[in-house]
Amino acid sequence: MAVARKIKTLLTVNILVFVGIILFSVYCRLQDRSEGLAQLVRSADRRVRSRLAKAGTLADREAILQRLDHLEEVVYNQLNGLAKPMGLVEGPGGLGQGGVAATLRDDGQEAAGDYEEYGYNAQLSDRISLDRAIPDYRPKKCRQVSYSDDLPQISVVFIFVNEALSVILRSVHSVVNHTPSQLLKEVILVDDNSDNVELKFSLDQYVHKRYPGLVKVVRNSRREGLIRARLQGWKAATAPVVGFFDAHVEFSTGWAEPALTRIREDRRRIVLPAIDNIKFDTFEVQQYASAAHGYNWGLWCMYIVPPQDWLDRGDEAAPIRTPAMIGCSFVVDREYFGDIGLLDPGMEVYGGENIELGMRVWQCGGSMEVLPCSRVAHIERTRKPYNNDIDYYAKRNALRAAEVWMDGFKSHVYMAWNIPMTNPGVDFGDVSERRALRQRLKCRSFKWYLENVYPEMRTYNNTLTYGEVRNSKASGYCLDQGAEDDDRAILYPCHGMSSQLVRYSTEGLLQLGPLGSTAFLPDSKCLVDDGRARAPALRKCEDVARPAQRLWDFTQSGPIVSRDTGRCLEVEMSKDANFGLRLVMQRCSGQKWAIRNWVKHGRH
Ligand SMILES: [Mn+2]
Repeated sequence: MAVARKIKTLLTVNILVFVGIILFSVYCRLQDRSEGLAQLVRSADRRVRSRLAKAGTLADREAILQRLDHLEEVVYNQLNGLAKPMGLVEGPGGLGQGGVAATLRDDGQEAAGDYEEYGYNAQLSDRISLDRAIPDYRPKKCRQVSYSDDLPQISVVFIFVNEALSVILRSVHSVVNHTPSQLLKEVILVDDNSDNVELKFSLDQYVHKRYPGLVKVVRNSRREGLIRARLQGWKAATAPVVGFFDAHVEFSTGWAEPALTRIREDRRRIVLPAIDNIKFDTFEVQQYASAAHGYNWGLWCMYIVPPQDWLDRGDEAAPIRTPAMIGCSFVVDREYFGDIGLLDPGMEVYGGENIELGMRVWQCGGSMEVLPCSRVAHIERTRKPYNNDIDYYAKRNALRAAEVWMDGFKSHVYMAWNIPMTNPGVDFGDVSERRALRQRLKCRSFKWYLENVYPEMRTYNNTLTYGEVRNSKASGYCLDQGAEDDDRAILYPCHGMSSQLVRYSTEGLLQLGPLGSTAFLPDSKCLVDDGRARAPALRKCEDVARPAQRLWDFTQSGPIVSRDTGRCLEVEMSKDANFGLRLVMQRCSGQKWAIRNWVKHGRH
């Protein structure tokens, strides 16, 4: 079918071109027949125009010019691809070539409007070739490696919802251009029920003509969210290996071979092509430093320093062990991914699935690694096209991961979100199937995972109580860490965010503010009574001159008493203070404090 269509198109073009040549020769002599066809058409066109300007009648001229224009269009489209009629650019050269920063001459307010819509400069993207090259940021050594001839094939899955067509198509062109054709079995585009009409017919028509038989389009009839959209892609995939990517990426030369090699060596490896950055405003491609992918106790992902043994080894090309993934780029053995339970289909919209997969693959006998020799550049969008409740869904999904995989450490997730462990006010759905999966796969404990895979994580198992702390004299006001660099605790209207997270530990520390989570971040500060100042201070716990100054006695609905000085933390009414309330250290007058949540210890 496809071949027949091609022949038909070529024949039509040939006939049109032939007619064109005859037409031209009436008006002008062809002098150089060896010139390329496109050039020929254009130069003939110019000569005709100039001659007619002198001699021909107006009507004739118009008709001929029109015909020439049409002809030029046909020839140009055949030579330069299908993108042009859609207002897009194919082929080498042009704006943004080689990954340098690009701008539009009339970069006005319209473009700014587009940032709002897509989280990147879509107008600019439309002007950058779908085939532009990007820099090769691989460590030098990677270029010398030779790979086996019989690597497994890969299906590449792109998921999208409401993205610029040019950005999606550049992802497709880029993966086709930079993957050896014998390795790329198919490209699967999963449309998570986009609203944009351009992403329906135009997209279908383009990919089917441009890459006949190579690109499959899967459409969700309702919005499933990023997680289940990826699962749709997995179901449609037929190659032994599947790569999952956001639909706003560009691939680097040689990205596929090292990833496929690592998976063929051990099918239980989940391989993450290293991520570089495409700037959302200029589409400049910037190199990111080698990193692993970690997260905080709220299960938000972040780049972290690679593990010490990787740094010690001094080999930039070596795989980097990683506790989890950012999620925009991962490659996995198709059957193995099914065996270990895919992504949690009970997760909604966005976030958390990337961390859960990291915990699960490690705890259940597999591994996850970033591969510096395999690189993908990715646009960090300024906004995401999901609904505005990303925070809610990230929290909900985090609780699912916590309840299934984190054993006694699940309290850390509740603490990080500053919500109670019973009746957290979030319905995270049914996790019984996921727990059964853990049983079936005979997975290891979270403690093992922390010790062996993510030792940089800071743990808080000595926490007794946590959450908002209120004084009986000022209900509606909570202890708050105040301005971050100010080192002064304050009272502030209660809002339940992490600046009002107070933790009281078995040792007697009272710590205020968000959990430090990892060794890469400072931890929350200790409340301190130095015995002299009238107000309590906040200090880095390890910086307190006399350790006793940071210790407190605190029972629910009782006073907060400094063990060092015997003074009480109390509230004083004062016209000068914010909200008319001030925190003071003074002789105990019987004020009572209440803290919200108790840590529940589970079976583990
Ligand atoms: Mn992304």
